[in-house]
Amino acid sequence: MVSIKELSKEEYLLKGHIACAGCGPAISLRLLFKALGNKVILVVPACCSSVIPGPYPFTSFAVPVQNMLFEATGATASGVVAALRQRDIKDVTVVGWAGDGGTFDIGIQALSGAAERETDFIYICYDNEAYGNTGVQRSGATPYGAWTTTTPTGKKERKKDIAFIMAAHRIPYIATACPSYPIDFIEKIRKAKEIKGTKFIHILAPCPTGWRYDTSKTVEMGRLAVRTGVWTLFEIEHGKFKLNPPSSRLIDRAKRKPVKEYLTLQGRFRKLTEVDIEKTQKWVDEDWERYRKLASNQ
Ligand SMILES: Cc1ncc(C[n+]2csc(CCOP(=O)(O)OP(=O)(O)O)c2C)c(N)n1
Ligand SMILES: [Mg+2]
Repeated sequence: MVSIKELSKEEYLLKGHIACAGCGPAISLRLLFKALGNKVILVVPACCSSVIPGPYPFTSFAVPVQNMLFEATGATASGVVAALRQRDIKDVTVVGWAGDGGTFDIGIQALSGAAERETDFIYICYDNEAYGNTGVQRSGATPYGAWTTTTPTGKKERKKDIAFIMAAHRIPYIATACPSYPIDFIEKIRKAKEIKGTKFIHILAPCPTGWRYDTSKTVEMGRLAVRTGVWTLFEIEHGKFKLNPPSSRLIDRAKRKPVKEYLTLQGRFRKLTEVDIEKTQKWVDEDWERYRKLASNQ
């Protein structure tokens, strides 16, 4: 097991970046670099993470980065992987680092193609559940009932289940993570690095700007997402589904906090009615019934 004390003190997300205070994606990036060090090439589409390093010619990312078009992370990463292979470079990990809009919506074709070609890279979707960079518009990852500038009365549709969309590609490794659980996060990225083929990691990255909560509460928000069961920590390794702690201790509904506790702390859910909250609770419970069955079948 990874121990925080043993992690390198080296930082590759440098001071002076321009992420918002309390930015969940920025904490996630820091953990990504803690997991992989600097033998990494990042492919970053248009998203908050293409802005966080600051304006050219300066950058706060102390690793090579290929900034790419919004839709093209999977295709660009495929090209980088091919170029490294051509040059016989074997000790560099290629990481696609894309937002939820760039993954669930516009980038899904390039990601699907890369996965079908069994491209050897890690694709990480950091999910702040909206198009953050352009001022908080709804995405396919925005949950039911959430305010965004394009859903002023709350989104009417549910979030896509992207991890299971990727599972349908039969790739060797899929995992969910959250920066509020840093050891689990780092271990999953290190495991993904050792597996050949396409690896997909879905990170819940709370965003105080879009979710409307105090900037000091990001870690707490991620923990609450897990403790209420709104977010679930799991892995699908070579088709085998496994819940990870603390989610593995929350299969029994009585162990999970009511989703209301998570929803009412965020301004984006302010317009939810009791009926909407009950609906969300029901959907979360249904997802958990599916996870319980999958976990017990293994
Ligand atoms: C083809 C195209 N359409 C729209 C845009 C504008 N745009 C840039 S970033 C972005 C939102 C990105 O959202 P997401 O992928 O969730 O990342 P986040 O900003 O939340 O980190 C949009 C719409 C673009 N760059 N290219
Ligand atoms: Mg986003």
